[in-house]
Amino acid sequence: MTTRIDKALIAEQNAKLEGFVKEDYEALGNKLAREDINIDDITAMAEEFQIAVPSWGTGTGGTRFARFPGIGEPRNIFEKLEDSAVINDLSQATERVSPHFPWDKVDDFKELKEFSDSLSLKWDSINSNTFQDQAGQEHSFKYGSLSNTSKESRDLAIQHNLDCIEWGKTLGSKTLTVWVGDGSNHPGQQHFQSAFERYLESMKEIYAGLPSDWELHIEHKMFEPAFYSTIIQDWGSNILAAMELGPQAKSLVDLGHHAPNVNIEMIVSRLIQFKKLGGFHFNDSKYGDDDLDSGSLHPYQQFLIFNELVDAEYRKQEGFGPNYMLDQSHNVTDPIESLMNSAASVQRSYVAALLVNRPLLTQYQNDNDALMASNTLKHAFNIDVSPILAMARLRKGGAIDPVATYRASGYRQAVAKDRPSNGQSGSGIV
Ligand code: LRH
Ligand code: MN
Ligand code: MN
Repeated sequence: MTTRIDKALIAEQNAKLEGFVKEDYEALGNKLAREDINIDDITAMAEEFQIAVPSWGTGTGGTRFARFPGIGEPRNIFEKLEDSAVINDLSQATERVSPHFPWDKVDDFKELKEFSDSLSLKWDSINSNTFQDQAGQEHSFKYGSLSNTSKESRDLAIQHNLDCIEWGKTLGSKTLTVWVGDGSNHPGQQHFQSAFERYLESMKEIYAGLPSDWELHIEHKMFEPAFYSTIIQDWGSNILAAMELGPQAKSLVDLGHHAPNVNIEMIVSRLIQFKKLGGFHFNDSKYGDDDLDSGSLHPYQQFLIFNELVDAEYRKQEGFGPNYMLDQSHNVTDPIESLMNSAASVQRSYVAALLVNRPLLTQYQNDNDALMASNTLKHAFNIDVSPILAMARLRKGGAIDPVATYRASGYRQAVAKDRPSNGQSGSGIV
C-alpha cells in the first residue's frame, strides 16, 4: 500500500504559518519593488524550478567503514519512488527521479512507469553502473570498464549502457549519464593515451545507440576509486570526450568531483560557451567527494554557479538547458529531510541569482569597477528570499515548512511498519 502525506495535514500545517508568510512576502515585495523587481514574476520562476532526486539518495548512504541504516528505509525502487513522491508533495520542486541501474532492480519497466505515473513522477537521466561487478559477471571491471584492456569487459560495459538507453525509453527519459571509475593506482600501471583511446572507442558505440532526441552526459571525477589517475578526471578530459563524440554528448558537473579551490563557476561558464553543459549533480564538500547536503558549506559558490546559469538564460544562450539533479550521501540524517532541504537550497541560489541587476553588473565590469561589481553580486546573495520560496510552495499546494510538516505526518514511523530493515538498502561510497 502506498503511504502519502495527507493534503489536509499539509493545509493544516500551512494554516499556522500562512499569515506570517504573507506579511514577510509583502515586506520583501516592497523592498524588491524599490529595485524595480516584481516579486510575483520571481515567484512564478521559482515555481517553475525543478531539480531531480537521485533514487540512491533516498536510502541512507555510508562510507567504506560503515553504514548506519535508519528505520523505514526504502528496500526497492518502488519504495524509493514512494519517498520521492513525499519529497515532491512537500517541496514541489522535485517531480523527477534519476535511477541508477542495476542498483535499482527492475523486472518490468512498463510496470515501473505505470507506478511512477500513478505518483505523478517523471524520470530524469538514467545512470549506468560499470564501476563494480555484478554477481556472476563473466568479465570483470576490476581493471576498468569502457577503457579496460580486455575487449570482453569493454563490450559488457558498452552493452550495459545500451540496455540503459532501452530501459530509459520505456520510462520516458531523454538522457544517459555515464560515470566510470576507470583509472589506475600506480604510476606506470596504465598507458594514458591508449586507455583514453579505448574509452573513446567504447563511448562512440554508446553514442551510436543514442536516439536523436537524447543526450549523453559524461561525468568527470578527479579520483576514487582510482587514486593515481582517472580516465575522465576533470572537465578538460570531459569536454574533449564530449567534443570528440558529437553534439549530443555533453559534460556533467558534480560539485564534489573537483580539486579543492577549483573555480567551478568558471568551468560552468566555459561549458555553456561551447554548448557542452549537460547537467549537474549538486552536493557540497569540504575535503573531496563528500556528498554533503547542497549549500550546507559553500552557499556563495552555489549562488555563483547559478549566477552563470541565470546569465545564460538572460542572454538566451543557444544550446542551454542543463539537467539539475542532487547527488548526495545522507549518512546521519533522514534522507527525505536532507533531499527536501537541499532542493530548497539549490532553488534559493537560483532565485537569488535572478535578483542580480545584470545591466548594472555589465556596466561595472566594463568600467573595471571590481568593488561595485562584486557588491552587486553580494547584494543579491544577501537578500533573504525565504518568503519567495515559501510562497512558491504554498501556491503549488506544497508545505510552507516541508521538514516540520514531514515530521508532523509521522511518515517515517508509518512506513517503518511495512519496511522491516534488511540492512542493505542504499549504497556504500557514492
Ligand atoms: C560518483 C558519483 C556518480 C555515481 C554516483 C553514485 O562519485 O558521483 O554520479 O553515479 O556517485
Ligand atoms: Mn555524481
Ligand atoms: Mn560522486
